[in-house]
Amino acid sequence: MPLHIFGDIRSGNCLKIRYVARHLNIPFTWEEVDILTGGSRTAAFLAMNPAGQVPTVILDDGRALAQSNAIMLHLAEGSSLIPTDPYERAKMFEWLFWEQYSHEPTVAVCRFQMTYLGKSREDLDPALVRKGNAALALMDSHLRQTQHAFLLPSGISLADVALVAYTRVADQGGFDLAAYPAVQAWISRVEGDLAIDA
Ligand SMILES: N[C@@H](CCC(=O)N[C@@H](CS)C(=O)NCC(=O)O)C(=O)O
Repeated sequence: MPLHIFGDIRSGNCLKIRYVARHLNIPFTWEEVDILTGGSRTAAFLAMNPAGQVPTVILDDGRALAQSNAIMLHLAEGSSLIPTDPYERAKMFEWLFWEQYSHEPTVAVCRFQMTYLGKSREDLDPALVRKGNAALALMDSHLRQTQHAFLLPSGISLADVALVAYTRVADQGGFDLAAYPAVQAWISRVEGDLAIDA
């Protein structure tokens, strides 16, 4: 049984899994879940993931796994997307934890409110917008200062996959990516490397 992904095709968290599986040539099937009509809150779904969220996957051995970054880490075990050097690997985790605490809850939430809930840019919480811009500015500053092609010096890693998912569509959350040229250039490089087409 190939990897089975329960996901929402508009969700960056879900697309992370798709990007990794495609990049590593892992066969998978995709089952679309409508999170707005309770598709992730059914008894059957909650039995797989009590948090009631996508992405949730069923691995090829039948076991369930949730949390986008945990799933990516599992799928990419032993691949070039995870640095072997312990410090580099820890730096990758630094970006992954930061993504979940400071980037996704701001950039992705603004996008969710605009694209899923139909809010206008003006309706967004200014504090959330400010924090989202701070997250994008941090990435831009890091990329400018280090002059690295990717977030880690060793090359593309899960840090890039995790962060590109919502950064590349940040404009849909009202963010002006033109203000972050180093981020824009990085997005193009990551999209090229992962062969992200849409
Ligand atoms: N930290 C989780 C977040 C997952 C998450 O927020 N999923 C959203 C879609 S992006 C969801 O399933 N929302 C539906 C719900 O909570 O009912 C991850 O990285 O996988």
